[in-house]
Amino acid sequence: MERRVAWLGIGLIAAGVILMAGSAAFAGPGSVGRPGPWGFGGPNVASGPDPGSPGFVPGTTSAPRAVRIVAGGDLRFYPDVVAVKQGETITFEVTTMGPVTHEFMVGPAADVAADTPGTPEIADIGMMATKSLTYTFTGPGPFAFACHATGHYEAGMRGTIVITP
Ligand SMILES: [Cu+2]
Repeated sequence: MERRVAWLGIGLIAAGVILMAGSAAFAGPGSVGRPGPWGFGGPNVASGPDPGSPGFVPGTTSAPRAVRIVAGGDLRFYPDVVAVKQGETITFEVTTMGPVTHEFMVGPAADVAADTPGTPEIADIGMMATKSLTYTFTGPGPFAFACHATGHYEAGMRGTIVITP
């Protein structure tokens, strides 16, 4: 019995170290401290300033703006709303937290909802892996992003792009 308790303690410590490492990986300049996928808040996802915020620099084809997205084991994206200035080029850097493998599709909302072949997509983002996808938001939208791993979209694993003129 005592032995079992000791192992539980080691497990909790290990989990804490992993979570702290995850937070550190996403902390950095420009962090806005959005609530994280682990429910205790903090700067887990650090991207640069959004459109309309001080210091915002719109992404271009030669210098895309990086937006970091966490694909959570709870079948949610963090953040699930991304603000983009019309015409911007964004490089999404998508990291999977947890053991479930995800995908990341972005483009016109109707194509993303229907999983239309040819819509830009990253497949097979495994645990703790980061993959990137660069996309230019031409026109007023609507645009969206989603994970189409089996059952994930239906469970709510999707996000909205808010275009500002
Ligand atoms: Cu998914």
